[in-house]
Amino acid sequence: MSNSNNFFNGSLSEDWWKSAVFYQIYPRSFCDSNNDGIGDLRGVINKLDHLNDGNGGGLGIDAIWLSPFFPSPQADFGYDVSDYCDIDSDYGTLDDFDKLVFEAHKRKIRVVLDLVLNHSSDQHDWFKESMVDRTNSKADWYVWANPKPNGEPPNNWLAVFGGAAWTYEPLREQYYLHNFLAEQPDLNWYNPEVREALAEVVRFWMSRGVDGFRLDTANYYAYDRQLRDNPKRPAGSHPLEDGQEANPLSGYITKYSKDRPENIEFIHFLRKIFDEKANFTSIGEIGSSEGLEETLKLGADYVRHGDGLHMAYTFAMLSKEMNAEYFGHVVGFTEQMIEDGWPCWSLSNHDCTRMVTRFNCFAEREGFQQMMLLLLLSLRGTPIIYYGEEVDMEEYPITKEELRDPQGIRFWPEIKGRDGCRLPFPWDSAAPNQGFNTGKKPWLPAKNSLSLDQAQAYPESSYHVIKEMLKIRKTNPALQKGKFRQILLEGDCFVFERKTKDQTLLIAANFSTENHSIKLPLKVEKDLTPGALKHSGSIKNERLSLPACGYFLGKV
Ligand code: TEU
Ligand code: CA
Repeated sequence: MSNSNNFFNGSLSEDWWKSAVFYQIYPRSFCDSNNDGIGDLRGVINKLDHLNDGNGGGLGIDAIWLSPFFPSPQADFGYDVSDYCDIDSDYGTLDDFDKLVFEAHKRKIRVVLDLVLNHSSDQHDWFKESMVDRTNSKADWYVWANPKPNGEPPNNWLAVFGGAAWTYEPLREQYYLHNFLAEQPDLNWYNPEVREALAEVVRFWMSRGVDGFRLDTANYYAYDRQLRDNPKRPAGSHPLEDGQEANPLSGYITKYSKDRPENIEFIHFLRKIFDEKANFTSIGEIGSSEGLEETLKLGADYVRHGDGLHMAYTFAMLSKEMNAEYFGHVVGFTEQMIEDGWPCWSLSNHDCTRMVTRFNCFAEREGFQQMMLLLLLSLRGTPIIYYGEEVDMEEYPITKEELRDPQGIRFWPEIKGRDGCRLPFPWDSAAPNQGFNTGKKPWLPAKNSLSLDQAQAYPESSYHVIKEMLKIRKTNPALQKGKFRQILLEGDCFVFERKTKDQTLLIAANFSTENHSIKLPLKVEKDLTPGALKHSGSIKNERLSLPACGYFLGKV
């Protein structure tokens, strides 16, 4: 299969990613083409038409972000990479990958890969060599440090997945740093050879036809070279409470182990390589640091001035908290901080509790979920839909026996881990394993309460609401690129404007389960709200009435 196929030649605008709608696929859970219980690349290919068939069918997605499928011992389900330039046999082959790129491009779907460049697997050849002694050619490719005189780890840094961020290696009589699992040693980004090796990885996939990268933990690459202790968090100060579960780090301010000011230099290094290819994009994961505003400010720092990341998302919208005021604050503060940068928004991913469950969608289950998705698709910035949101996938209450996520295994029952948001996609209510495969027990149970066939048969489902909204976005430029302005925040209701030279749109949402009526300062000429939406607002005598969890889109 040729790698040079490019269906976008001539038609691809430099900033296509600003108006694109992204969709995150967790390949292990999307579709299992060979019935071994594990989703795979051929499975993704088989289901591309669901996302966009290139002829107006399917949801109308413009780009997919695929969670990692590189060779991996799967200690962290692919976020522990043992070879950056190949495909894990669980998921397929490089030929399958080339076919996936070809088939996606044919449908005008761009392909974004998830690069885990902060750490590799401990089974990567680089680490296997590095750990042997202090003089080998990769001796300085990871972060090695001597024990304290009493044999303890070099400092007090903790791992996200529990315990010290350091593991002792008897062969070297030294500790190595791992911000996540011990099976995920941190690469030493300060070593120019490491940077060059990673640059080659980036170029390998760029030349294979990918359109961008999602960069895992992009704020972790740098660490304090003096290895100073992280300060204890002062009593009464709290980090952002995200949609993930209690984190062992929260007792400390992670000032020295991540979020280093010099980290941006490494991002500049990557950006120069990304710029070698026309129309390339990147999305960094900038995980929460301190409070909400610090988090948003940090995310904005990575995308300003055109020399950092193209986009970054923080955990602010992955939060447990959600109401009109919080939403307005996150959006407003981002708009204020981001200057010439471009926002990027997602409401869920493979690390946090499914949105339906996390927001405890009140009595109005699909209503709240649909309102949130429509808001996501109305904001200035690139939206990322997480697979399954079109069928209202809920968090699955995983049992101890079903656990797969190392985080859940380690902390059970206090922390139940992330398996509950990674269930097989429910394609067909009548088929074995909801159509994920043809009957072999899937790696996680196929147990969503709604399946795609049912969502498609129900005209007011999230599936139809999203599909219709994506069409509306395509024909209304202000939704793609218009400026954002808050119009009002009144109790449970949030109203804003998106405006280009030629078009002004008004968007309103009611975050409560009560009806609200608001007096609008603008006259709405035309109702553009998706017809599939049950909870839609309506205008009467210059007042907008919004039902419980209502959403409204109008032309001013
Ligand atoms: O996540 C980074 C991260 O800090 C968290 O999302 C973390 O997974 C969470 O706090 C645990 O509750 C990225 C990936 O998205 C995640 O899947 C990986 O496990 C992690 O990096 C390590 O690569
Ligand atoms: Ca399979």
